[in-house]
Amino acid sequence: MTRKIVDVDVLVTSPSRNFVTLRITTDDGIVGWGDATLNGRELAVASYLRDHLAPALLGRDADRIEDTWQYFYRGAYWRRGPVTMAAIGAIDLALWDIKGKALDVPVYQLLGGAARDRILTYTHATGWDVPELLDSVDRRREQGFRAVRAQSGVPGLDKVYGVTKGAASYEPAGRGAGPVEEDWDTSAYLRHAPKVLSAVREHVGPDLKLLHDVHHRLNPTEAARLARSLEDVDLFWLEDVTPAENQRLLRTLRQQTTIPLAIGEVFNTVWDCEHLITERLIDFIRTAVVHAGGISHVRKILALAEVYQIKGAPHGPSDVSPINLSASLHLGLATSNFAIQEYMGYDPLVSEVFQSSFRFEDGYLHPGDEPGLGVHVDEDAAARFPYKQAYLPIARELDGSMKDW
Ligand code: GCO
Ligand code: MG
Repeated sequence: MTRKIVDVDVLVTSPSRNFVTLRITTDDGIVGWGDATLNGRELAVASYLRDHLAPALLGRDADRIEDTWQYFYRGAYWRRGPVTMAAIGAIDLALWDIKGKALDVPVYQLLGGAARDRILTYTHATGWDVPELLDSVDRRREQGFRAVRAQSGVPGLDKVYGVTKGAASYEPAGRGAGPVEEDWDTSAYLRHAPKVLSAVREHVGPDLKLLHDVHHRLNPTEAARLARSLEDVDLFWLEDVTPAENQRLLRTLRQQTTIPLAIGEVFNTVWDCEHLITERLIDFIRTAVVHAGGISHVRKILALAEVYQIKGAPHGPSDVSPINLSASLHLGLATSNFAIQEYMGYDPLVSEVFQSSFRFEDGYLHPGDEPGLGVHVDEDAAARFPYKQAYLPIARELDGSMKDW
């Protein structure tokens, strides 16, 4: 028996920020949803899905998830990269959603069942200066979080990654005709960050898990200097210390510090992270489920990581939709080497479009037990929020030259 795909559509909606959502419908009336959001490049994925993949999906058997993944991955001569892999990822999520609904089970049951009771989660705290950051960390603890990523401003810099002045939550993508420009000064950052993170540790005591994201800004020597100066802070991880391209150079850093490293949110396939994993240059692999080809592919990345005692900690910013978050939670619940899920929460408008069954309690998340991925999409609500052009920022050194953002 086959379950034929009869309709494929792509919704682009902007309830406070842009999301790209894929809808696949089968001949027996099942609707599956996938997230295809790539922050600041939304329309490229929408077009890749609509113009190139959707026509080839029509008529295919929705039950053949792995075969469909291979069809679009191996069937594309021009393969890999964030646009292609997010599009394949969206199809993959929608097909897992369909299979769960067809069999009336949550997706985690299809992946082998729960390997843990709940998933530890971390969120973001942000403050321009230390008192503001400590306030933000306290608010996160009051909400129940047991793990918090701490980012602060840097003296002398006007706009810094991960920090807002005054606004309630941080959203890097700016709406408008071009990217916002941030500035960067490595020396100032290296002087300032250890003091800030030590102040946070002193304030919260030993139990709270603390994380920090360098966002690809340092070379390996600078990264080693930072890592060594942070050893007493007892970080859960230091994230993206160097640009993701420079993988072999991380050995220098590993030889000089035991601080745990997390990398991978910009990777899209197992081949992008294979060296980091097999040489054990990292402790946590961060590929987002949708950006790396969906559940079918990220579970292979996690299986390779398991062999090297590396844990999964997928990227989960508010710029991927609740469908991706839900998929990550189903995968996380069923995967033994899954460490933690990033969870920033969403603007209240987002829940007008996406109603999700996942629940947050006491610092942990659970995907819930609704069939499939457990996310309902309200298409009328989605239509009320049309796409708005948005860009991620760029960063420049003080002399005006370009820096990795
Ligand atoms: C994180 C990330 C994000 C990215 C953002 C880009 O660790 O959550 O670094 O803040 O910058 O997702 O769209
Ligand atoms: Mg990051």
